[in-house]
Amino acid sequence: MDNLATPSTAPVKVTVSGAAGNIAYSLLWRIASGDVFGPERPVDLTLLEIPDHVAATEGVAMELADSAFPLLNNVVVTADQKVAFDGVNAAFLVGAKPRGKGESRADMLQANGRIFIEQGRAINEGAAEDVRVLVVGNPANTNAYIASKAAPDVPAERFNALMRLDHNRSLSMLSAKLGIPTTQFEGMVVWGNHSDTQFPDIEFLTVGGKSISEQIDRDWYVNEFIPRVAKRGSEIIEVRGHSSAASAASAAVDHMRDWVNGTNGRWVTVAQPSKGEYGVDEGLVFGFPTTGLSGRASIVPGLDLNEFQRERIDANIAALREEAAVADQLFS
Ligand code: NAX
Repeated sequence: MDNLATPSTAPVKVTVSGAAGNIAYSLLWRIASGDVFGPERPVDLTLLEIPDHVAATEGVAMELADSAFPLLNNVVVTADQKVAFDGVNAAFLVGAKPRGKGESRADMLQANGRIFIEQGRAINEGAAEDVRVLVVGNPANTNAYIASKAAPDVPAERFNALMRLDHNRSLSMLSAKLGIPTTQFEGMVVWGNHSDTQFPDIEFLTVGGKSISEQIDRDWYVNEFIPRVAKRGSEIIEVRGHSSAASAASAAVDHMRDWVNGTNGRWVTVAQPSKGEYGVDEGLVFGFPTTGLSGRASIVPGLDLNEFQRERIDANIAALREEAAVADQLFS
């Protein structure tokens, strides 16, 4: 039974990895306050960290306790994956190893691949039947691909990667450019990989039911908007001195909340395993236009793509295919 999508007062078991990190420091408070599972649903939180960071995580747990959240039923701190994923309904896999000095993306992928294989296996062993896994740690799409592959008994669609931040960044930039509130836009999607190749696509964008893509300056769209959305993470680091944290947590909240409750037909960007839609290889975790209904995400079908869209989508397929080939070697 899909307990998460069914109204209940039984606590939902939520696990957050990387619990001593920057994103978790915002995310945990949003989960505990009811922003994800609603104002009626108690939450049991498990904070997963590496052994060296368990002591710091105890401090995070102390602060959660000091916040006296009415919905926070229990908090467990652990470095044991088995404990962390036993009976879990919703997992936010935030913890990852950042790219070290002189390391290539492939090196980073290999180091992280091992983490996500272990976590995927623990989820396969112990998670609740309705588990939803949102991978935030980078490279998010391929980490989700790996975790899913390591969890053959869990339906692949239960593994998503976070591209809602890219989606939200797109909406906010469009809003600033056009002077239209973000809530008025419909039909936004960021296709592909959470990386520089990602394709924030405005071709299907409407306001009040009317297409507005033709009113948007093409040069601004192609040469400013697309690269700026794709490189917004670096821009934040440059200005703030630290990588995006609260906005990433907020996007993770948006993603999981919509996954549980649905979107009422509104498009959101969800990186999820392809079943071959839009020419994307089966299994690749790809950002698609998605509507979530009754707790199930579904890819918007039957969109006509022009040459420009096709090219950008194909570039993302090629990039993710390469990452998947590196990841596949970890299983042999
Ligand atoms: P931090 O370095 O602040 O925290 C990461 C935490 O993860 C550390 O405390 C570390 O000990 C822990 N960790 C590492 N391996 C672990 C394991 N095997 N099990 C449990 N915990 C483990 O990073 P933070 O700023 O919180 O970012 C976390 C991840 O999110 C990074 O990989 C980052 O690149 C990624 N991001 C993804 C985004 C997205 O939109 N998908 C946007 C924001 C962010 O860049």
